[in-house]
Amino acid sequence: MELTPKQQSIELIRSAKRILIASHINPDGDSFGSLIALTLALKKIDKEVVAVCADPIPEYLQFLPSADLVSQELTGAKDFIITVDLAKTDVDKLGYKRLADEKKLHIVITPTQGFFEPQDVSFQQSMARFDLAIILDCSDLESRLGSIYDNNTSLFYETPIVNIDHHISNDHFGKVNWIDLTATSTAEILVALLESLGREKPLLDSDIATALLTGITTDTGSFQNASTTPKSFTVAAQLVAAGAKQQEIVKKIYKTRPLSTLKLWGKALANVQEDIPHRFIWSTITQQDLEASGASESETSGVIDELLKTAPNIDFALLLSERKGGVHGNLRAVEKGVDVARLANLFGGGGHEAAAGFDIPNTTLAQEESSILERIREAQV
Ligand SMILES: [Mn+2]
Repeated sequence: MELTPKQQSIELIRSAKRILIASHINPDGDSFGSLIALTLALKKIDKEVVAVCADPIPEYLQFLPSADLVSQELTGAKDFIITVDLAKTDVDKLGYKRLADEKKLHIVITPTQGFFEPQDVSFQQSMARFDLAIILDCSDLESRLGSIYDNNTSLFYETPIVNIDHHISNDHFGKVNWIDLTATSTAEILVALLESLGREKPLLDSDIATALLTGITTDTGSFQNASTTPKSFTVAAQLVAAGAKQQEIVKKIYKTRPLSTLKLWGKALANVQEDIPHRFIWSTITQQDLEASGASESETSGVIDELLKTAPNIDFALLLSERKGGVHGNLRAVEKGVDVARLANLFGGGGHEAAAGFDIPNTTLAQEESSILERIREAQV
């Protein structure tokens, strides 16, 4: 009988010694929580683990335990390593001479006493050779891993990949593809993985459970999204029982906002306008709004999910924000059955029925706002 992706993943992990774990750019609670949880768990079963994410951890996730285990780049991936056996004598001096005319480089190792011989020297292509790469929460490698992929492309061809994800758009780039579309989050899938890996010695502890519960909490919008399943509650209960710090997660992620975010939200709220016949509201954030509040572009996302979406008697909400490269549109369906991906499509964007976005390059809000609104109204027949 053929092994399931879960069984194949477990076999590959069991037989690997050095494992790379990577997740996507613009990390979120699920990708970063999953990255940390799996790293901690695999270290517990004596694996050598390197965890990478090309972008820095956002401030609201910095409370996660062991967040410093994740590096932003894979160092030494291209290094060629010369190893000298120091059993007979130690190194006194190390130097090199470049022989320009012969196109050669001499590496000069001076012993403290005696001599080094050819059999004392060995070579290794790179420290960054992995037996296995586990990619979490990424629908593809090229666009999701950012500089980690761009700077180490060959590594991803040479290393067997276990691809663990819950997105329908996943392009099955792995040797093993454990894609569970019924899971609310990658973290939820990892709970099943850690249960099986930890048969002999349970792996869930308070830190790992906190990281995983962060993933489930953020990907379900703290269990408010329509995609929240009975299973996600069961798994969350299991994590809380294992010591997950649920109150801390809620406090750090939902009840703590940088002042810059609050200032930006204030501007966005002041700009809200409504279109009663077409049953939607919209707001705008200009470059000046960002500068005046000291906020970054990433701080705009809460505006639509936490503020605009809560308006009564609307079908959907729209946020137009001015970015360096143009205008970004964010759409959220409020009423069930309203498909905002169709609206995003009008501008070459896309997404899901309930959440979608689009980008219009090389323009400003002042130039584009009224024509965007016009096209959205026309499509509302
Ligand atoms: Mn996710």
